Amino acid sequence: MKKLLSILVAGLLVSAALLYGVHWLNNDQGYAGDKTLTVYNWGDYIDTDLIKQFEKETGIKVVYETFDSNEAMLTKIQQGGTTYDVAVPSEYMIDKMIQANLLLPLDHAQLPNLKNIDQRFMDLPFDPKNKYSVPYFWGTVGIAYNPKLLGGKKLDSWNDLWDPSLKQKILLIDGAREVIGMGLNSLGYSLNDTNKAHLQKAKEKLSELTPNVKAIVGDENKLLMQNNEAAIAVLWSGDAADIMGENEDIDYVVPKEGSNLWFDNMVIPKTAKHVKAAHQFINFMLDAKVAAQNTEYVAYSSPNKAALQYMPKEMVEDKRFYPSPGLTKRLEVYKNLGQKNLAYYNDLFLEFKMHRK
Ligand code: N2P
Repeated sequence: MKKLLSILVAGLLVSAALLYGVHWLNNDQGYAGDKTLTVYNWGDYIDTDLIKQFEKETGIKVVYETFDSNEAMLTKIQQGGTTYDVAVPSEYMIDKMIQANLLLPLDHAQLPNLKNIDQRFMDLPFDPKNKYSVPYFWGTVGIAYNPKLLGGKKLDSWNDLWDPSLKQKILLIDGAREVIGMGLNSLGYSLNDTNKAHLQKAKEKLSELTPNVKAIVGDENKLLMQNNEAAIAVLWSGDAADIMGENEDIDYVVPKEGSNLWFDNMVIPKTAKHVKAAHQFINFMLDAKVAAQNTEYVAYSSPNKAALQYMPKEMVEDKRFYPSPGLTKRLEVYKNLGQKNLAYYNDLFLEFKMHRK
């Protein structure tokens, strides 16, 4: 009798396991549940230990892919080959994606940790009421430089970069808006200027910078600067913070003529297959301790107010990376300039890049 009972129990267990297994398989394919999640983020933009922690806590398997420009990300999402559940575009691209009907409205009820975000970063013009996006990191564009490699020279202006003594010294970030923007700013024009004559002038001015440009690079800028192989880099603030953590000689400045203030937010593309898991992931990243760990690792500026208490004081109090609202007022946020103008920026940038070689 006892034996019969154990056979019966074993049988029940096996069929339960089988049932569960089959069910789990379905989940994995995405139509019966949310057991996988595909995340699309900028390169070097997350502490990968946190992905493992999320997988462990939720049983959701994360497929993680990276991009290095908003434009590349948009193309990939529009092609639709891979479907992404979470992506992290910048503000002007979010505006563009909303207009193109590419984003899913977020369910704030599934994002209780949204309360941790500083109000200063909520409800911004590119996404009123954060209907489609929630803050991930923010920052500026500026100049990282190593005075030791420049004979003690200090930089504080875009126009400093045109100094003939800086031959082959400068790395530029591989971004159309950033580079054309720097040309525009150096001439006193807005980063959102769409006047073709102004844009042409900016491009001509950039051509004159060519002898000073050592390379146009992505995340490699960090190693080159850390190892003293380059003296100057035009880059995003968090990359500067990261570099400065490795090489104490380097400083970061937001040029006095003005510069860009940017926001990278998490979104769920309309084509997402795992919408619930996407909300779980976003809410996880908004957790104060998770955000603090992520920020310490990535070195970008966190919009998560509750996270700041868990971070080293010298990080949070560094005005170069946590500029006050008074300071950021003089900076410009990129606007979505529309398809035609963005294409024109891209063309000019391409011409500049080709002309260099
Ligand atoms: C991280 C890139 C940060 C993106 N490597 C700035 N929008």
